[in-house]
Amino acid sequence: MPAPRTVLLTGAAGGVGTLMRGLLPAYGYRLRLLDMAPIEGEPDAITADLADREALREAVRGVDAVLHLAGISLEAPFEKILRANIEGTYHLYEAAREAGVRRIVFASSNHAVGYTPRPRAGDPLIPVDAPHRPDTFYGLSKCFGEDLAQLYWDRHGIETVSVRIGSCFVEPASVRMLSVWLSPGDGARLFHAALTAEGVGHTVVYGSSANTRLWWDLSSARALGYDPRDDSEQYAQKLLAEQGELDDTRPEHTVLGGHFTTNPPQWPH
Ligand code: NAI
Ligand code: 15L
Repeated sequence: MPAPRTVLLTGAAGGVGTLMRGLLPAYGYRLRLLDMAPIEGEPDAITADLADREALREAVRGVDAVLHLAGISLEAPFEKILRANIEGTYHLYEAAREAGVRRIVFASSNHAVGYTPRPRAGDPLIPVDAPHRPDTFYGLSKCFGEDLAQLYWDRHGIETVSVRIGSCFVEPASVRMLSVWLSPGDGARLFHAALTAEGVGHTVVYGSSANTRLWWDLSSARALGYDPRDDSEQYAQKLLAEQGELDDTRPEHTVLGGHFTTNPPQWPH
């Protein structure tokens, strides 16, 4: 597959979308932006809801690949998750199929496997074939997205890399995030690898930097050519001083998904 040049970036107004708008053009991509929220300073961005199938047909026309970040990124009532994340992702795949787009990178989440116990010292890292253990309706929608991607590969030959992102922010904000942090620079490196690697079929990868306190196996990401450069350890001293070590008497500290398993943050809209 030739290196994709024009990439539809859905969710371009969001946190990760904004970071990637800044970082991905350096890899040679021309980004076509889409979000239901307008994007200041981007007059050409497409303002559309994932429910708008006609707008998605227009948006995918002529693109080489899609980086699909749009959707509800926290917990919400099932009906809202259904519309934005489940139906919305289906509409995107249908538009891609009709337009002959061959590669999608799907922003899955650690919350697809959020009830997986976190490894303790000496335990093996969490493998990429760990069974789905969604911790929320939000996590469940990411399980759906991964299975949808598998279906569209098996039935229609559309390739997807599903990236189970840990915590992609400028800095980690908790002791848990020290283990799952994806720096913005490594995020761009990982998405670039996912957009360009040959013969991915449907590949699931974990999305994090090369953190000293890593909980999961990055080998399927590295097999795409991902070479992480960052490590959250530089933030460890400060976060541990503020928050202390993870405490196994607290259920949210015993599992990968953290507080999403006990008191999930709610989508505000
Ligand atoms: P965000 O909430 O900042 O951005 C999501 C964007 O999607 C928003 O700009 C929103 O307007 C847009 N959106 C929501 N529903 C839409 C719809 N129906 N139609 C069109 N646009 C819609 O989220 P963030 O942090 O940028 O995450 C991006 C993606 O990565 C999300 O899919 C999220 O689930 C996933 N992810 C992010 C992680 C992180 O650490 N930031 C961790 C794991 C997964
Ligand atoms: C996610 O899936 C969320 O979208 C993001 O806001 C973070 O909370 C992240 O997971 C996390 O687990 O830290």
